[in-house]
Amino acid sequence: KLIEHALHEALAQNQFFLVYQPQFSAQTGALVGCEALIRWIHPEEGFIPPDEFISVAEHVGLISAIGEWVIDESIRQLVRWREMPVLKNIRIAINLSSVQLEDKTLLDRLQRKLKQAGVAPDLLELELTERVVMTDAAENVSRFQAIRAHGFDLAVDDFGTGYSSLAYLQKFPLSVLKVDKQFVDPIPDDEGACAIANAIVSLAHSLDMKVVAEGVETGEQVHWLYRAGYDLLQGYYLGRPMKAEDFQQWALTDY
Ligand code: G
Ligand code: G
Ligand code: MN
Ligand code: NA
Repeated sequence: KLIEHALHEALAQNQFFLVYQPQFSAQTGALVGCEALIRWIHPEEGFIPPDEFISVAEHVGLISAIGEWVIDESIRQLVRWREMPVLKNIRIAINLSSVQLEDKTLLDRLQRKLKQAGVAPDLLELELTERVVMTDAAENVSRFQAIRAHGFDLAVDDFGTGYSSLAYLQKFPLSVLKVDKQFVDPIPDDEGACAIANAIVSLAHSLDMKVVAEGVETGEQVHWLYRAGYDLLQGYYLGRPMKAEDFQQWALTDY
C-alpha cells in the first residue's frame, strides 16, 4: 500500500529516469545501440532497484503507466540523439512487461508516437523476458507477428534461464536472443559454458536471429565472443548503464 502510493507520486513528481547501457557490434566494435533501464530515486528512501518495484507496479496496476513513461522518454531521447552525429543512428531497446504485451492498443500507440516524433520504428527494439515469451506461447505467436509487422525488433531477454522450448523458437518471429549473464560469466574457462554459448549462436543464426551476450565483464570474454561469432555485446566491461548526458559525454570522448 505504501509503495503503491509512492509509485503514484514517483510518476507525478518525475522521480523516475532512464539510464542507457551501450551495446556494441562484437565484430566491428562499433557502438550500435543501448538498453534503456529505469531508475527510481525516492526522496527519502533513496535508490530503489527495478527488481523491487516493477513487480509491485505490475500487481497494483501501475506498470502500464510506468511503461508508457519509459516509451515516451525513450522516444524523446531518440529525437535528441538524432541531432548528434555520433548517436544519430543509435537504437534503444526497452523492456516490456507482460501486461504491456497483452495490451492490444500498444502497437498502434507506439507507431503513432514514433510517427509524431519522426523516428523510424527500427530504432526501437522491444525486449521480453524468456518467461513472458513462453507464457501463453500459442497466443504470443500472433502478437509477435504483429510486433514485427509494425517494424519493431523483438528480443528475448534472459535467454537460457529455464523456460524456452526450442520448438517454439522456430514458431516465434523473434529478431534477437539475449544470452543471459549466467552463461557469459564462466567464459572462457569453463568448457561447458563455452559449449552452450557456441550452441546458442549457431541455433540463433540458423533461425535468422541475432545474438547478444549480456553481462560481459572481461576482455577475455570479448575476445572469445567475437571469435564465437556473437553479433552484439553488452556489459560492464564495455559500458555501464549511464544517464543520457553521461552517455553522450562518454560516446564523444571515451568510446
Ligand atoms: O537495471 P537493472 O540492471 O537493475 O535491471 C533489473 C531488472 O529490471 C532487469 O530484469 C530489467 O529487465 C528490469 N527493468 C529495467 N528497466 C525496466 C523497464 O523500464 N521496464 C520493465 N518492465 N523492466 C525493467
Ligand atoms: O534482465 P535485464 O537483462 O533486462 O537486465 C539487465 C541487468 O543487468 C541490469 O540490471 C543491468 O544493470 C545489469 N548488468 C548489465 N551489465 C552487467 C554486467 O556486466 N555485470 C552485472 N553484474 N550486471 C550487469
Ligand atoms: Mn533487458
Ligand atoms: Na537479461
